[in-house]
Amino acid sequence: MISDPAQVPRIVETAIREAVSKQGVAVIVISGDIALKEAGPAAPSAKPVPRLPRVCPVEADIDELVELLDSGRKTTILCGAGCAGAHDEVVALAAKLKAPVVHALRGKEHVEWDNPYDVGMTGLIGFSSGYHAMEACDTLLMLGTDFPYRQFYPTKARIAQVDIRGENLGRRCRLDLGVIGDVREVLSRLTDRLSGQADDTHLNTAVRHYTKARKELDDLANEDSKHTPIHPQLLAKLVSDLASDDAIFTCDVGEPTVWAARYLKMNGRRRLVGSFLHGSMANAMPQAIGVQLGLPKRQVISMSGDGGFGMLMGDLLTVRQSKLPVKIVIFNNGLLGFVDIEMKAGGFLPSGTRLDNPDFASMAESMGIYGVRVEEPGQLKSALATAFAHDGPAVIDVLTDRQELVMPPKIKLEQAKGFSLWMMKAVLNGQATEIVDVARTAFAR
Ligand SMILES: Cc1ncc(C[n+]2csc(CCOP(=O)(O)OP(=O)(O)O)c2C)c(N)n1
Repeated sequence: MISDPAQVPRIVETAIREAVSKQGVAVIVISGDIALKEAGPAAPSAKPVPRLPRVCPVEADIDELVELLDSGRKTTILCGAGCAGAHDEVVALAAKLKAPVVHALRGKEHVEWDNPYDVGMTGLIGFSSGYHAMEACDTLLMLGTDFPYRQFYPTKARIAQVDIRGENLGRRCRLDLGVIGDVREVLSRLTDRLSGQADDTHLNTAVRHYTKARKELDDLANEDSKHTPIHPQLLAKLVSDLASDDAIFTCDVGEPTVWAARYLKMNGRRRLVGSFLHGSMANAMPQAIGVQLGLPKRQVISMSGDGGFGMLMGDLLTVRQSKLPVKIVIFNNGLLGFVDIEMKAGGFLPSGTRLDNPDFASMAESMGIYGVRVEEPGQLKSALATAFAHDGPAVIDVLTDRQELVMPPKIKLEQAKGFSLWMMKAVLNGQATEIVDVARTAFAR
């Protein structure tokens, strides 16, 4: 809060340092009474923006990590956003330990690509191979991740965690060893000291499982599908295929995050932005606006839910007014889908989840923004290609199937009870056709 003009240089610099060193947002409030006064006399520092440190752990921590990892037979590595910039070090470590690499959502863009040890994602919206690679290990190494879902941690393994933020150590699971340090720094001092693992059985089992799980996911995004409404998996896959090599994707909280996590192919240059910590809806378009303003030359693609898009739809005026060439792909399933399925899995009859949407494409057109509505899978590829090539903002309104089961197998099994309760209630309530719809979508392919 700046309440006196003399405070300006010091507070602005403090805010910059807070934002840079904590990699977050700093907010400065200026009182209207002083907004037009001369700023304080103090000259700004010569270098107000600090360089980020690379935090080195103490040597004893590396010794203990070596001991713990050398005594493991089946090690799995779990990676999060703290692995940014450490891709090659993670892959080298995995090679030495013959360890499958699982990622949390925020680790996807940093470790999934060019990685023969990648076995996919775990967690509430992950898939089976990630879960099993964690459950089957005897030693889990967590790198730069605050992965929150406790039920997905292995039950028997010893666990070591490396994180630059000491307060994260042991926050989600019982630890055998916690190390404060920058992931890249730790690995650059760790890997050479390890004896290495010769037995690759654990790795091979996990990779085989992943190949199967990946194939099952890819089959759900079949380009030859004639199914209407369009499968959201196909839409996400085509978005990934057609986007530029350094595209920046944003995805809405809800099912679009699931499709982004499962179908976007990253490569070290592409980025994925979402509301992955707070899970607040309607984030994708505003984030796309912010990113596009900051990086005007990059292709920015918002993967919006119809609920999320509708919630902050007024911001389309900002897109027009600032002539931002963002591409807004709407997964239009006429539903607050993720919550609808959570309600069913919890044994409730969903209520208040249906959406009666307008034609978003003609709405965009009426605002002078390129709009296209896609209802047939055969038209999807060329519609996306044309919109992505358009020199300006575009809204691609795609009617997608609302009856997709997005939960991973473990959750599906655990919540079968919830689903049966929902089915009973649906029958009693005369909504049996919805059950048939869900079953048809799940089993038809
Ligand atoms: C601000 C806010 N409100 C509500 C929720 C709960 N919520 C999470 S996902 C979701 C539905 C999202 O619907 P939509 O954008 O249409 O995407 P879909 O899941 O249908 O693909 C809701 C209501 C939330 N996360 N944040």
